[in-house]
Amino acid sequence: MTAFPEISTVQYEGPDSDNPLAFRWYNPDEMIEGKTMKDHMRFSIVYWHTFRGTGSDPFGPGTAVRPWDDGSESVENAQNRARAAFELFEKLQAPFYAFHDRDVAPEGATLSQSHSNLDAVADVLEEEQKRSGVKLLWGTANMFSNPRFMHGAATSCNADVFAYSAAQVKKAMEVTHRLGGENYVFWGGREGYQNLYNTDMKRELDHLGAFFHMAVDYAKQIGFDGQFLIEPKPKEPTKHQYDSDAAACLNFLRAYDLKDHFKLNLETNHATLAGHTMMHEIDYAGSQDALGSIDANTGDMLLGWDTDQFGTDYYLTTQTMYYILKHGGLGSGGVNFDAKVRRESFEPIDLFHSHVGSMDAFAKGLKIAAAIRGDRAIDDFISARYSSWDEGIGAKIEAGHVGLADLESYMLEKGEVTPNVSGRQEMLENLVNRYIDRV
Ligand code: XLS
Ligand code: NI
Ligand code: NI
Repeated sequence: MTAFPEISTVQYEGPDSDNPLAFRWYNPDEMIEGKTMKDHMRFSIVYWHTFRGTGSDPFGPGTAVRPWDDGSESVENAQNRARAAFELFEKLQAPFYAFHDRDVAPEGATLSQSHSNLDAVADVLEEEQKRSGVKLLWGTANMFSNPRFMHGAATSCNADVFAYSAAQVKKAMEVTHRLGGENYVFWGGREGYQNLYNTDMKRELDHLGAFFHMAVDYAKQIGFDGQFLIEPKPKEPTKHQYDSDAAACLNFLRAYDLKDHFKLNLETNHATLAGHTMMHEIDYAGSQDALGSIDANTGDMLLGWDTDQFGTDYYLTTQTMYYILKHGGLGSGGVNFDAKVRRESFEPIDLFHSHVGSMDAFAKGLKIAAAIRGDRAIDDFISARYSSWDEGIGAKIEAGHVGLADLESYMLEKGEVTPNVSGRQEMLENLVNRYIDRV
């Protein structure tokens, strides 16, 4: 039985290919900055959108046609779905995948039933990983869909919900560990509030800090040495999410003495919802030694919510890859397509068009970014722009050798600042265009 009988493994055919199901830029073995493209990108497919997304929206039911899925919540259907998923991962040449516990296996009537459903599906995932060589980028627990999480999970006003969440994370970590997951993600689904009138914010934040410490302790106990990641998002589903952006997450991690144990999983559409560019979030996390992984998608310029579209914009992919390279790459993370096809793109083949196009856009972005870096085209400009800090008074300030009084004497003697030089934003934007044209 095959889920995608008409589709064979997507191959690299080069930029001139007109085959819509061929890679024009993603050439897994091509070396860029001393590493294969495959190792730079570490592409990963998400289980939730790609295998659980139905295309339903608040105005109508699902539209997706998925012949391998009988639509039931049985363990057997979940196991068959897992086999279909691995067929897609392999045919896309994606080396990784990612899941929530409740995407891969149905939630049971009791916690213990849910645990055993997860184990039964994990058996198939393990088998399929071994057979195909596809690996688990990260696992996570869905602590936002079930109504019990209406007030949050680790930040719920109800202590039992905290306990339930702890039990669920314990199990999801064990399964992630069993499947060799390289990271474990916390996206604070409902960890936030709708209204402060009913919320003890300090208490909720303290609970969240305690929860993460429990996870860190338990990872040690079971020997899970994957990277913990927090995924910032500013709104949706709650009005205010505690992990609203990279800077808020880092402040939280430092306040609760967790900085050494966590990095960030940055998502493009979450960055834009927070009023930032993706490159800002990557550069900020990278500058704090906290760049872990990315959820690659994009929003719609005209819509203000998390539309989770596949990114095909070369500016976006160039900027994303440029700042990833700048900060030394993704380490144990990857480029994880937390993205879904549109409701109108209901056929199985659309799952291929979407991933192939976005993998290619990221691969081209990587090549453009590496070309800019190879010529130091932006680096040299930035170094020159800050050169007043390399010697003289700038070097003394950076070294911490002077205070306000010294700087007053310096300036009284000098009288006025050395004239500024242009920021040349437009020239730099044109420069990026030239590299996009050239690659
Ligand atoms: C939702 C998030 C979610 C996380 C995993 O907006 O992106 O999908 O990636 O829980
Ligand atoms: Ni995400
Ligand atoms: Ni998202």
